[in-house]
Amino acid sequence: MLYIWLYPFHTQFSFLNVFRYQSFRIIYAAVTAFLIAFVLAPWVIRKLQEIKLGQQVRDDGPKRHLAKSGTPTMGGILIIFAVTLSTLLWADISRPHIWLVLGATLGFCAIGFVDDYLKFIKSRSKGLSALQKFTAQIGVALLVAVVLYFLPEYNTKLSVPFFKSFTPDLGWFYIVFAIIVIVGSSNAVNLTDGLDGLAIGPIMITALAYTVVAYVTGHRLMSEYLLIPHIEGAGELAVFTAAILGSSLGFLWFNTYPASVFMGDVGSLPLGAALGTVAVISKHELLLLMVGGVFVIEAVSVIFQVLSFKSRGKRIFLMAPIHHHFEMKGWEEPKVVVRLWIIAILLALLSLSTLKLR
Ligand code: 57M
Repeated sequence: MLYIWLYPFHTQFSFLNVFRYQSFRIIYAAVTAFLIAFVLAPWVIRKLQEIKLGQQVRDDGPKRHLAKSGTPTMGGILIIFAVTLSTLLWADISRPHIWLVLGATLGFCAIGFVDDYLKFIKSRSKGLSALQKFTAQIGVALLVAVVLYFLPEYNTKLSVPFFKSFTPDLGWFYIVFAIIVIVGSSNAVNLTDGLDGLAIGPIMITALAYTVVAYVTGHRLMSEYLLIPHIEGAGELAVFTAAILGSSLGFLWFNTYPASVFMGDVGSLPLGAALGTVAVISKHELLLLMVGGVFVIEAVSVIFQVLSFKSRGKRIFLMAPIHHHFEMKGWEEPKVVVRLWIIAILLALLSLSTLKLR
């Protein structure tokens, strides 16, 4: 909004020229979102405690988690509020991509909210059933994919990391593919959110990597030079991902071990969906498998564990998702978390190298 409101006055006040620069707006979107999340967090945590939104911890997991009982949850409301406000302030909101990604985020936030509301406020301990949650997620993702499909200039070609000329056209199947990316990413982030700081770290790293990806995709010269698809206006997505980075940093201050607040489904579902939607709109969908490799590892560990248990009655991991396996082996929680962050950073660096290596 600031861009639309203030930039037109740049002829009278030359300093307002800065609003034209995406790089300036990207940085301040991150700083603004950080400040909103950081400043409001103590108040939000107090309110969550007042309305007794404390986590009920399952007793069949690693025993150390029992001490976390009562930790306020649903802090994700604050993360999403900071992301939305900062994006509206700093992005060029005349671009449809911004509304699409905000719509996806808020849609998944609503699903997470209902789930958490039933779990924690109504004390229906399981929240929404898996089927209800999944159906709602597919509904929102379908809406996003269809709108995207019919946007003028949008194409249904896939860009494959490491290959510059292999770009298969998926046609209408692109809609199904986009749904898989968005819903898959949302659920993988949700599964990862099981230790203090574990999900928010890779969320920040993925958001940062996609800030770079969206910026170059929206930049005509850079995308031509790198031989990646150019998408007019996609650079504005970098303002959004920068807001995710800033807001998540503010949240991490309070979610780092020992956490004073958890994000809840109201945070993990929309943040995962947001990253999936950015990957889809910026046409770097497959790259998300690599950038968000930690989320993939967590999700795959669950799939293998369940398949193995069902087919041979034996577990592969002491407990899935894989972070519980390391806990059960006796690793301290911060050690598991920081090591997974290290892997996330390495994967993000490798992913960015694929922009050039093709
Ligand atoms: C969310 N979240 C936490 C918090 C957070 C299919 C199956 C693998 C599903 C999986 C599952 O339920 N995953 C979804 C995992 C929970 O955190 C809340 O949930 C929100 C995210 N949705 O924001 O509100 C607990 O995680 C811990 N936590 C932290 N710090 C944080 O910053 O310590 C969360 C955030 C919190 C807290 O203890 O209470 C959760 O429930 O784990 N299920 C599992 O992960 C279960 N695994 C399992 O059953 N494995 C089986 C099979 C099915 C694969 C096996 O290996 O045989 C474990 N979960 C728990 N206990 N809690 C099992 C034991």
